[in-house]
Amino acid sequence: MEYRNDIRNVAIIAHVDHGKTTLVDALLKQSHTFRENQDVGELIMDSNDLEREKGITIMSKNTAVMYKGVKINIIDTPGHADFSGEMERVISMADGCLLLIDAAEGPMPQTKYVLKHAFQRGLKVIVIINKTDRKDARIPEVIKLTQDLFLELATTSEQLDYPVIYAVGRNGTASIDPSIQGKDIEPIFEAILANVPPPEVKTGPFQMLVSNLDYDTHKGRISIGRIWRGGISPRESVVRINAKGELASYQIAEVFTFLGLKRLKVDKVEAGDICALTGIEIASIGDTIASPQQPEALPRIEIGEPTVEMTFVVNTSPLAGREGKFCTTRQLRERLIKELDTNLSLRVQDTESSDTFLVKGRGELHLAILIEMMRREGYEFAVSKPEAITKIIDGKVFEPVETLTIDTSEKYIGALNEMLSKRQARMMDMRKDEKDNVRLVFQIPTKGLLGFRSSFLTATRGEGIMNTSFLGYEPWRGGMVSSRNGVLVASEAGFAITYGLNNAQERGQTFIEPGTQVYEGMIVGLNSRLQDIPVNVCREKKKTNIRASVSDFSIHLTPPMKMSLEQALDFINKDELVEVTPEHIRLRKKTLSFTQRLRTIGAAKKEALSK
Ligand SMILES: Nc1nc2c(ncn2[C@@H]2O[C@H](COP(=O)(O)OP(=O)(O)OP(=O)(O)O)[C@@H](O)[C@H]2O)c(=O)[nH]1
Ligand SMILES: [Mg+2]
Repeated sequence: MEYRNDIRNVAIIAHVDHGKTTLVDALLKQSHTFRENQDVGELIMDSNDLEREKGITIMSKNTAVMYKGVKINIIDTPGHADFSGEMERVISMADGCLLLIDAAEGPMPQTKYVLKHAFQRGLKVIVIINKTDRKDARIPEVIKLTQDLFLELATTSEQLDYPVIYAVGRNGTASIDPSIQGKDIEPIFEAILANVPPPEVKTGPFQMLVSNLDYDTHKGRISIGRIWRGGISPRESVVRINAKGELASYQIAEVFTFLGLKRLKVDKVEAGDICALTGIEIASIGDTIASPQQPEALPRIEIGEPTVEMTFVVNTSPLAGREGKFCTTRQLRERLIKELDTNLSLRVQDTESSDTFLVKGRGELHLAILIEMMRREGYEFAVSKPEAITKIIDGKVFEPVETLTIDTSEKYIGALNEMLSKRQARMMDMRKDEKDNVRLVFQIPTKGLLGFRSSFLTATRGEGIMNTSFLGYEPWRGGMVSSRNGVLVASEAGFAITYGLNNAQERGQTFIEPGTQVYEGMIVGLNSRLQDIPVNVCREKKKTNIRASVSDFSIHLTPPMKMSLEQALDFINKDELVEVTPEHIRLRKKTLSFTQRLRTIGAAKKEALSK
């Protein structure tokens, strides 16, 4: 077997927010990949708008640096559990990984998840205890917990022999000794050269697995992946092998490798390296690009199954079609299907109703990000409540279960326990420190997690952090009752006015401001009781009494509760929808007409009685 000593392929993996992208900044900057004084900013790799807004990585990305004549291909991955599919799809490009662990938080559920995958892929792991500058850093404890985690997951004794480096990614420093403050990031480069095996090279006809896709308006589709065998040059003929094993022929236009944030156009790339190819108009992640002489498919990338589903429906509200550029069934369907090329853990299915699509993903955030991207592109549609996906194994119903970790103050334990037991969670662990901070670990069915985040934030008054990670499928724990109150539903179309909203506020919490356009069946607030009630927020005060109408100025409305997209998805019930347009997020009843809703409720009651 031959190896290329001039290359290393490394993935950066960790729990969310443990500092992966910040560390990539330091590696890029200190490798002098940029011109001196070139201002490249921070979190360079989090390049798309949503990533910058949310402060999290959503998509895996490639970069590369040169260090002592060796090219290090670096793959940054997202740490949020909902985007695990992104980590799973790129990890096969690497031979080793940097496993970051926050020096205060220690190993978290997603740390375990990513380490398990790294072991499964046979990657060499380098542990980086990161953020050692944190005041609440507890390095000796974190090292101990890390050892425990390795002992739990390792399947070979070599896996237990891992180097540890202590870093402050944000300052660009690292050290192999926790008691000595590092001065630069070099110890990490050195650890990569010393520990990550150089890539194996197979000679023979070209073979590459597509692990990432990009698009360029001039060059068209760009397929990115690691070359396993042979080499490739511009103008060579190749075949693409898709999931069904079908072959299609193409001619390569241009060939690129990575360096810093740029792609370098090259005449040839050889096995072991990661490259980007243009000229292949159609490709999906997981496809193999190979020489026509030996068109063999590489094993496809296996991605964990989706756990949450919801329907995407053409917008049928009375305000439909006013703000969106793309509103039709065909446009909605085409956009969803296109997403499947790159979003590997997503599934899209047609349903009996031609304007409704069933979309499955890895969690609420995974689906919410897709919705947000689509509305920014000009799409308009409605979505239903996310629900956990069950499956039948040996005739029994199984449901997805997750690990939920909560860090908060001791005083909230009681309230959280009560809320979570209703959601069928089981407490697995509880640790306290001297300062009344607690870490609670639960196992909870995914269905119990849906809609939990907002009640969690309220219950802990913002003094809590929650994290989840997929655990597996377990036997169905039984149905759950919704604990949400009823809603205030607009009974008339028009524009909401202060007087009408003031009346509505006597019933509960409103969601809209005066001047907001509403329609019958739109949800305008939360009732303080369990049933839904119609309210006329457009109602004006009778004009006969002049004094009273002037006194409208004295009405002080409580500010409405404004929901983000994720909060809206969390909030709605099964008989409700979130209407999404480029400009608005509205909540509505599926059935808009009050009388029809009454009829449905009546019919359901009758049916229940007759049973
Ligand atoms: N104290 C301290 N904070 C850091 C350090 N490195 C990163 N951070 C902060 O940690 C937060 C998360 O950093 P990111 O680099 O975005 O973390 P990430 O692991 O890429 O996050 P995801 O990709 O979303 O999983 C940011 O607010 C950083 O400023 C560090 O060395 N010390
Ligand atoms: Mg990141």
